Amino acid sequence: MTTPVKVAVTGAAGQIGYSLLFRIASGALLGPDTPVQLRLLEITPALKALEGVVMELDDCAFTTLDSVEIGDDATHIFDGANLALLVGARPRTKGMERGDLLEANGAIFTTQGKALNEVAADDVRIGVTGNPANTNALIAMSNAPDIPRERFSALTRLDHNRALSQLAAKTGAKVGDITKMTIWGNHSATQYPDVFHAEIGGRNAAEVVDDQAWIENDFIPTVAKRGAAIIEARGASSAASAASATIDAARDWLQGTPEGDWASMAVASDGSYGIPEGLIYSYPVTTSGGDWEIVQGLEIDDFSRAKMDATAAELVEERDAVKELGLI
Ligand code: NAX
Repeated sequence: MTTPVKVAVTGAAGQIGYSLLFRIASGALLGPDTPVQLRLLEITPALKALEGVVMELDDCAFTTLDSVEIGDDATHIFDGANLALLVGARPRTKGMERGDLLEANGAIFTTQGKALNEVAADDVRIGVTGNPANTNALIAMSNAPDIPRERFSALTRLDHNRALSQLAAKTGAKVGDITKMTIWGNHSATQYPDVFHAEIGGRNAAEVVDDQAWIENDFIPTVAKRGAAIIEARGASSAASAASATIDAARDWLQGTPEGDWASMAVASDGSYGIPEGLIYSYPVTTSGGDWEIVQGLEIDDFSRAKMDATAAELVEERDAVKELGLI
């Protein structure tokens, strides 16, 4: 067994937490030989429910689960964290304006960014799942000046996985045969799932599909609005799939993307592909040794350009709104 890894999870008593914690504890994230120390953050009223979840974690008798600590103080829970998965966020409730939502989440992610800055381990990586994920990551990053910007990312892996699944269903391919899928931009309805650079068994996916109308009118809106479709069907938002994507994203970040493939991750833009620098924008990335690199040199046609710019414009609006609120 190797040195234990401290994994902090916020919103641990929520829906996603209920799936995520068990996957992490079972070794799905770090493998069978790495002990995990879970550090779980919740708001005070949810601590009792979280105690129940911890009882269930105990009852699984996972050999890879070294310890569990729970609490409502970010500075205590994030202490020494090597990986922080920021899942807890304030959902939009009835009558809430967009500005109210950004402000409520701003309060959470400024506090958590500052706490991570103060007490997280030197090698910390921070993945934000809680919505609005890109802008929450921007807020946390801006409030953690001592942590390198490259250590922050927001989750678009669920969108990426949804795109793989839709493309597999359309073409009859297996998801494992599809590589180089890309989600560009915001984890929102403006995201751009791009099949033009994807490959199926090494062949260009758009050519295999050979149906521009399907790509434009079916594939892209289905992937972008899948969250709403799940709510409609299930009466609750995606949870197990979001947890699974959170694991996929963190695992690939820490352990590397497979040779000949890449992943989608929302990371701080360095201006690549003409996206405003500093936005947390989803790009195709390769990872190795815990670091990511944006895939360069992809040819972008007018169709893709317009979609990539539209989702960037939404992120600029969100950034300007949180700037105006003094959150970044
Ligand atoms: P739940 O409402 O079930 O759970 C959220 C939990 O966060 C609650 O237990 C709440 O007490 C806790 N929480 C709130 N403020 C907190 C704080 N300051 N510190 C610690 N914990 C806090 O939501 P769930 O379904 O688990 O979803 C969590 C977040 O993921 C939501 O923001 C949701 O919108 C977002 N999602 C993001 C996805 C993505 O792909 N990026 C997809 C799934 C999901 O919609």
